[in-house]
Amino acid sequence: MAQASAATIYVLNGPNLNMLGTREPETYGHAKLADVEKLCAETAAQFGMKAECRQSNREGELIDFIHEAHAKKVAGIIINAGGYSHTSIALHDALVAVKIPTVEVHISNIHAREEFRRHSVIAPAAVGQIAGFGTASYLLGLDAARAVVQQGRR
Ligand code: CA2
Repeated sequence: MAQASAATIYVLNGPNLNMLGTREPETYGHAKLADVEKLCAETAAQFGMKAECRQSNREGELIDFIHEAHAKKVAGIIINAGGYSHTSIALHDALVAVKIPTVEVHISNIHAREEFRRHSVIAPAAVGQIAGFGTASYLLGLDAARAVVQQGRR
């Protein structure tokens, strides 16, 4: 019998997250984005899934990644939209449009920071949000995505 292919999860990172591990380690830790992406790939494999990682500093390109996820029929999205989390109605609309179960993640606890970071405009388009666990937020996000995909939720 043919083997079913592993469910693919897109791990999307937004603006400035390519700078991870180079500045503000007290807030964002010491791991580089490449380290985080490698850990995501390894963790997804342990969960029987496949992580495909993308980063962009441009809002439109992040939207293109979400559309690409739809075209490729991916099972779930993990997104750290960085500063766009607080401003981008366009990202919110793209996530709503594709109807792919999405977990919003943040490295820092956005609810314990400046007032302007406490609101995420993409949160209503996500199944849920994980924030404040450092780069482990991504791994917790993958576990959440696994649960959501297994439950067949959106
Ligand atoms: O805590 C998070 O993951 C954030 O999404 C990170 C964003 C911030 O705008 C959000 O409010 C919360 C900023 C990412 C900037 O990342 C840097 C990492 C290292 C050095 C400079 C920037």
